[in-house]
Amino acid sequence: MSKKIVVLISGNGSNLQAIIDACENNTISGEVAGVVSNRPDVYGLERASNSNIASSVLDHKKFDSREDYDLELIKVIDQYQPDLVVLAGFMRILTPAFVTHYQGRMLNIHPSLLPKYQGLNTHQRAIDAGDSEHGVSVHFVTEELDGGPVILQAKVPVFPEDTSDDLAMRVHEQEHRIYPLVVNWFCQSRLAMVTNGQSHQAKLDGLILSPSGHAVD
Ligand code: NHR
Ligand code: GAR
Repeated sequence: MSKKIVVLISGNGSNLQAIIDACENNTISGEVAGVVSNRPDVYGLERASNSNIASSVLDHKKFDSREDYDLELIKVIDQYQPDLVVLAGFMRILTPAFVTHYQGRMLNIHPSLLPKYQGLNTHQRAIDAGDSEHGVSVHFVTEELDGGPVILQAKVPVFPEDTSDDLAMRVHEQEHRIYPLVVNWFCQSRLAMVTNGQSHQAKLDGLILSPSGHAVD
């Protein structure tokens, strides 16, 4: 059975495009049933429409509280009856009620080698710290911001002359490789999140993954 995916975006949507492409060429055994953006007029919405994928905009500025926004966001997303919710450059922190509703079926891609650099401006922070290595992590979303169990990471080198934009571009190439791969693992039912009280772990093919996720090069 083909899984239904809803992708949440706030902007350009290049990761959305990588996932759409992978569904179209059967690298992902699933379909993007809908795209939801918290910002109107972003390029990712055009990508959806170019691929004849339904989309919705739910503008956070029209809501008084995060709680109200997220309850409405659940309604919008659930109209697409997703098996999986994928955050792809989605820039709003999600409330515990929202996260609980999609527990174990929501992924995020974060542009750092977690647990390093949770939050924003990760590329500049890696440069400022003098890191020689940077990268990207795909993880399950939990209440803890960028703190859910890591599934897969990819590393990139940091060169002395790099600007934040140079580094972002290098990281993006890796994002477009690893996000479709992980989404497909979920769609093939090879990937799950195991929860014991407050602690969460990612499981691939029945094996608990290490804190840095599945090891590939
Ligand atoms: N929500 C929960 N509960 N858990 C996570 O792991 C989440 C999440 C929501 C988004 C993506 C995350 C990232 O990969 C993500 C993970 C936005 C912010 C942020 O500070 C931080 C992390 C992430 C996304 N957002 C500001 C806010 O007040 C708004 C910033 C803006 O609009 O530009 O929500 O980095
Ligand atoms: C990606 O680099 C993603 O890792 C990052 O935003 C970019 C979105 O690009 N996500 C975050 O920073 C989440 N806070 P895209 O819109 O082209 O996919």
